[in-house]
Amino acid sequence: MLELKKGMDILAEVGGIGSLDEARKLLEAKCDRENLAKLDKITNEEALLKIANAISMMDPDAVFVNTGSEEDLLRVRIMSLAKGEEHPVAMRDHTIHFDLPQEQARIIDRTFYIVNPGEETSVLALSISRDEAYEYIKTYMTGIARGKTLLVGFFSRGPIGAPAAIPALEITTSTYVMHSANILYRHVYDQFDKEVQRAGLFFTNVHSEGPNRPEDLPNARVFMDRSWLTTYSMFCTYAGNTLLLKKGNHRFAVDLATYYQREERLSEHMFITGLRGPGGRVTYFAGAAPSGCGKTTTAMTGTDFIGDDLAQLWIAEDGTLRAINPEKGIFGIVRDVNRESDPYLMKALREEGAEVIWTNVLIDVHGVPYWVGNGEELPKRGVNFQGEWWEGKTDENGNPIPLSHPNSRCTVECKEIGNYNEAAAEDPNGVQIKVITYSGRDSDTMPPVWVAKDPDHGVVIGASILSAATATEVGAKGVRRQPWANEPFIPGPLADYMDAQFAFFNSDKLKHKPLMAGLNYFLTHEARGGEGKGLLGEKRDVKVWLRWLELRAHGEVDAIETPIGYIPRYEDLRRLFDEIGKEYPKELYDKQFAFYVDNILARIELQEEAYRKEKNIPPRLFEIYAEQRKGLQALKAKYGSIVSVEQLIEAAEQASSAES
Ligand code: SPV
Ligand code: MN
Repeated sequence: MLELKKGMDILAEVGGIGSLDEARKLLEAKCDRENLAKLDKITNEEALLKIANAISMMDPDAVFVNTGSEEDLLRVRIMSLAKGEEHPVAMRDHTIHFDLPQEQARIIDRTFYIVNPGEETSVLALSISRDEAYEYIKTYMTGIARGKTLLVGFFSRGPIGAPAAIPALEITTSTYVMHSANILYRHVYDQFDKEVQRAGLFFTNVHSEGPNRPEDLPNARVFMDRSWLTTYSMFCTYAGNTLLLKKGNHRFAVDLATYYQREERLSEHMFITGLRGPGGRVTYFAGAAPSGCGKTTTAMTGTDFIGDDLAQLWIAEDGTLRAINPEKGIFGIVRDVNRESDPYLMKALREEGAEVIWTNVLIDVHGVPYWVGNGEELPKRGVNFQGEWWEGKTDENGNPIPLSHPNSRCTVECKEIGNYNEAAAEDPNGVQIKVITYSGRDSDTMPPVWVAKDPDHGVVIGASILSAATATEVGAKGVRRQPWANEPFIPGPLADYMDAQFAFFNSDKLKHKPLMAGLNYFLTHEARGGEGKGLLGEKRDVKVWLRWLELRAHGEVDAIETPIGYIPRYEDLRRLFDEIGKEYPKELYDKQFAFYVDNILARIELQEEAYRKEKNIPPRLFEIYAEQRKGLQALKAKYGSIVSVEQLIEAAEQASSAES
């Protein structure tokens, strides 16, 4: 369980401002007339106290209130260039920001949930007691903004007025962080008080990069106070550690969905995208994938792109599943973004017009950004995340330094992406989700696409995501369980989250159940009797898997029933490949969809073993695993450990004739 407003409010305690009178006095002392006037429009007492306490604690030289007006947006960009957090690049309205070489991703070893005595957190996350966090914040954040300007912004995580949208404060000394917030989030300054009333709460984020030297990085911390819905971040700059409107507040939204909005809301690490199908209908998908596993690319293959990272889902009055994107921009990995796989994004990045913040890519002598896998001829020299770079440069261990960091990113507004459906994305009613997908980075086990038999099997697909380590976390190694691809952002025990998933998808209120499916486009040749680690398919094949799911969601294609769910028939896929102008040999289909039963069984065993170690896991999970195992073992007994699609069909036919 989680209790809001429990224990001391660390920000209030360190800041020491307890009343509106004291807050006003401080604001008058710290803000110039213009910024004071801007704050005058905010009447929410709690928000004013948060802002005053942040100012009191951090002690900046000046305060800048960012209302989201054109003028303020421009001011933030100018401040960032003047301060040197960003630098101009060759293209107009593009800038580059570098994070320290040692901070190119989320610092999970220094990221903690603040907990009250007796409160449980996810076994996969770190936590710190309230008292210890208080001491740390008091020690390191007191006076951290001296010599700097503190920026304060009022944002909405979602289209203003949407049931699942939540307002949030971003308070930071970093102009880069505020500039990123301007691109990624909607401003709600004008309606902040009203929106707080509607939503019933708001999130607060307090950050300072401090001196931003490598020697301060060991002291860097990301703290999330679940009880007070407040984040603290210090001595770091990477947006995943500092722009806590994003994953910090996502974690709070996960908590709220799990503990306060059962059968009402979900907060997921999912893209949202629409696919235009027969007759011009648009079918919306929400899809989970762990960081660094192609979520942005998948989202962009849709015809009606809505978002690439986060989804707030809810059950509407009419029983439909709805979703909004809490963001309005992307903070996307650029490695392997090229004209072939990501034409819309590439156009936004390479043609004039868009405002872009680049991070940790290479800038060549002409000031042009380059990154690995961009499909263009790459420069031999330039400046990147570790300073001057030339081809063949090695690090202190003799390993080659890549031209761009694998987690280097671009920050750009969704409206710059050609297939963005802005009207749908801004609709407070959200879009109706008909398909939910779960994918990982799985080289040898699951087929490219399979559909869950029912919501319980669907929840189990989400619970069973695995992924190889990616570059999005500092120091990540090996294959990791990635439940719902949301695991890094689930504050409480996984059992609680899983229980909320079963409750949500089985809810009687959810009259239009979405199709729930697994996706895997990382199968390799060597895993299917061939040679090498090359992928069996191509990135662009995802279009076909999604199109097949679109038809399936409308009951327009048949499928083969297996113990783990339904898989596509060859003829249907061939027709869909044909539509994208690609041949699809039967031999490739056979490789992709044959069941390597031992691998699937081993996968189930690994998951079961891990979940058995946790308390209170819903028994339904183990029942589904047992049911799947039984079916798979029967297949193995009959056909051996590699079961061809023809054999899967035969087994399904025998099972259905035995039933009738
Ligand atoms: C991810 O790593 O999943 C991201 C970027 O989307 S971060 O802000 O680091 O979470
Ligand atoms: Mn993400």
